[in-house]
Amino acid sequence: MRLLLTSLLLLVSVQVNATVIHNVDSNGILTGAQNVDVLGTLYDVSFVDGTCADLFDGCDEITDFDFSDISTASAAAHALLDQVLIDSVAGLFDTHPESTKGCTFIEECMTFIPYLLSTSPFIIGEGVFNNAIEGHDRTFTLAGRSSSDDTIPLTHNNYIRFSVSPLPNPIPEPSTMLLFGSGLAGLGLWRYRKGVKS
Ligand SMILES: [Ca+2]
Ligand SMILES: [Ca+2]
Ligand SMILES: [Ca+2]
Repeated sequence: MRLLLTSLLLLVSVQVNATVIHNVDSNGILTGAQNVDVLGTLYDVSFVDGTCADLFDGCDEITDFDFSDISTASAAAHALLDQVLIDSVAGLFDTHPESTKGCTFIEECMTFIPYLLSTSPFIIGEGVFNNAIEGHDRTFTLAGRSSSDDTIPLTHNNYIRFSVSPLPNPIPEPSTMLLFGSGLAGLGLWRYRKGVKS
């Protein structure tokens, strides 16, 4: 039984460890990413510019937001810094904030993740600061932005949308299949022994 459980856990971990895929346009600009892990749930994300009202269905109800509590929004902010805004073969998105859609300022890009309504029309959210200088990246809780403030004219500001990734459908690796098979065999043996005893 334990073997079976181990095998199932391995299968689950294979899914959770799906690789982050960066979405980059023909100009090398980062438009979003797939399979971003926030507290064990995989999300597809896209950077967007505009007003909170336009981007988040009016920005007037808590359900308009992708997250509705500070702990998840904070985890999402850190996931952006750790998994998306990184330097890799896909691009130098950590050291070049201007390479992210919605930002053209070379020193810093601040991405906003709203999660709470303040006194209307104000919103509270997590700010993800991606600085060109190593060690200066940070997240910060921001209040005081209005739902009608527009990030399009702002060269260092954008928003991001998170949507749960379509269920990953990985082709099980041979080693996984082998472990899964041995788990099933173990279950069979366990049932057989149980049958013999009774
Ligand atoms: Ca709404
Ligand atoms: Ca950086
Ligand atoms: Ca902008």
